[in-house]
Amino acid sequence: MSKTIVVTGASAGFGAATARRFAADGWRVVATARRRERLEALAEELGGPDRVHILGIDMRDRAAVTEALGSLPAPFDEPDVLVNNAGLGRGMEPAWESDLDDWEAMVDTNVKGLLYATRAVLPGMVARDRGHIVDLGSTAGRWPYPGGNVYGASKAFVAQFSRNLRADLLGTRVRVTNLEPGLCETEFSVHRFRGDAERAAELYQGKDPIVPEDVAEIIHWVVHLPPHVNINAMEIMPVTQAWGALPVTPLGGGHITIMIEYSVIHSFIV
Ligand code: 8X3
Repeated sequence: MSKTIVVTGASAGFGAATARRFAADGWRVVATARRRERLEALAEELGGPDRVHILGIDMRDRAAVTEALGSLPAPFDEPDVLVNNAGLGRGMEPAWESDLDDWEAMVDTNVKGLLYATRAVLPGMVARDRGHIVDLGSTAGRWPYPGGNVYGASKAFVAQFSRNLRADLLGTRVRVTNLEPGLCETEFSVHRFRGDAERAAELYQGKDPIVPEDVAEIIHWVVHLPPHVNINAMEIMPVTQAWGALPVTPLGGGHITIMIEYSVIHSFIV
């Protein structure tokens, strides 16, 4: 029997790659995104409306998400997997210079949108006693870095919420996994750098970053493990990425911080 996967933020990046990966195995897909025309193209590519149910919704819209995911039409109405992928990073300024609108956009999507989708889909999974929620966290939720302020905090929320969900779900067969990718080549950085595609491209240049298909493959793997196995969390980096030393600077030293590697900060005293 064909299974159903719900993927939020399916118009690009991890979301689109995940939709493709599962559709290739015969899964039905429920795809959400703000950019409806992109979803239409994806649905067309993956077999049309019988195979892909598209929802042109903004994850920040509680009523729209609750309504759309809480009353899916047959045969999409018993999702086996929810991939909470929709999310964004906006800006990398220090906290005191950040734009509150950016902070709110990240909290509203990465935290609240994820909650709306989870709350809409979870009761059915519990009632059916099967299902899998795969959350897209980030290395930024585990490892702090300058300019990561609210983005990282929103992903730390995802990590702890995922663990707490499993605590609530103990006694059911519903699984929860938090995936925490590091440097990945998606539209993520273009948005974070406010449309500066050149700056985003430079970031990935020569780094051999993770690509969306890698993450889709990992999601496919965690979902297809035997049903008694729950991967709680998984941190994923390209082999070109690792942790940096902790910087130390004298107070008032007027240090400048230069990001020369993604999430690896080098501080220089001037
Ligand atoms: C994206 C990873 O390094 O930009 O979730 O925070 S990073």
